[in-house]
Amino acid sequence: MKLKELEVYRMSMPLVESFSNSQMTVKTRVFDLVKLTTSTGMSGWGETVAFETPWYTTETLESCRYSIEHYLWPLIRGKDVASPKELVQLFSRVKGHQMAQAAIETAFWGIYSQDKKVPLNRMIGSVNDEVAVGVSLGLDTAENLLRKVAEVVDKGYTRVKIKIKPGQDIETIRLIREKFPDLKLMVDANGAYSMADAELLARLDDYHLEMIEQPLGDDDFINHATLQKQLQTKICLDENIHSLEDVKVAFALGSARAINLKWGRVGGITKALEIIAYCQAHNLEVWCGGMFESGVGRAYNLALASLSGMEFPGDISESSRYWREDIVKQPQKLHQGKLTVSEGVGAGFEIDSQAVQKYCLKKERFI
Ligand code: OSB
Ligand code: MG
Repeated sequence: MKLKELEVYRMSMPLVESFSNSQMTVKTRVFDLVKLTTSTGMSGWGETVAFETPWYTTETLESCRYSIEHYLWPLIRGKDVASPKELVQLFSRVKGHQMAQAAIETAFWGIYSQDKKVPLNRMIGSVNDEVAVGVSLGLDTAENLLRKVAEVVDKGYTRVKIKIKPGQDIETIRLIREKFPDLKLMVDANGAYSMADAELLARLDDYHLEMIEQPLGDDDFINHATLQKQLQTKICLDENIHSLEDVKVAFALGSARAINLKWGRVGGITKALEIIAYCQAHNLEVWCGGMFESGVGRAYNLALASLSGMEFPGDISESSRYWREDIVKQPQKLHQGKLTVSEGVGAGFEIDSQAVQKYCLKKERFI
């Protein structure tokens, strides 16, 4: 498949509800939609999941945009690419820029599965059509969180993640656990703690949480390993993990017993599949995270989450939790706590061009 054209649509979509974690608040999701087209007119869509600021990862909206134009597209422009593996090979000179690479790589998976006339989830080896999913709730007062947890549990979500930071942790979790004794409950600190908080974090053991996500700094494997020895609760790494090599370090040191996998953060689906295989062979729990994706990125989340061994309900809520209007024609909808993986060939979504136009700030074309 000869790669002929790359279009980049700068998108700005208001979130239904603004979201805060320990590092930032997001009200409007600004991202780039990437459309890759072959010389025979087949197209695939991807999105860059980086934020406008480097508060979550080093990559940003603009670093992705720059990298796509100046490094990534020139490496693949006009090339005949037979498989995602070949595409990844063409990108192999590039250090970092995982989210930029992933936007193009996922778009290529869309083309590849269309070409092979197989739905993406089957293409990557999935046999499941339904995925149990969870919700990630932003920082809030205990009172509001109690109400929100009740709402999402009522809707059918089977796992809830609560953002925490120093001063908004133990007491909130105690209250939620008291009201929801059997809920799959977990917390995510986005790196807000240090080893000085080890005793406080160990007190979370009392609330039998599924895991504590990213308690310490985003590059700190060593202290996470020390902390994991002091906790009964599993540590899950998110920000630390950019590659299979990072997962190997976490495993070798004992920095975590679970991995939040985001295809954007690790450079795409091909890399994500390698990480899943490694985690499963090494008894590390691996599950699918989220980045407030549109219906485009969420389709890739769902394909990965439908793989056997990825059963832990991930941060993949239904479209309407994020968007009043999505940019795909069949926005993901929850049925009894599950989302259905699309049967359609290709990545399993149809772009709603009118909605894209409505939320598009500018469009660029590279040939
Ligand atoms: O830490 O997992 C995180 C969203 C953006 C950036 C980082 C994270 C998150 C979430 C929400 O927790 C996941 C989602 O619902 O898409
Ligand atoms: Mg996280």
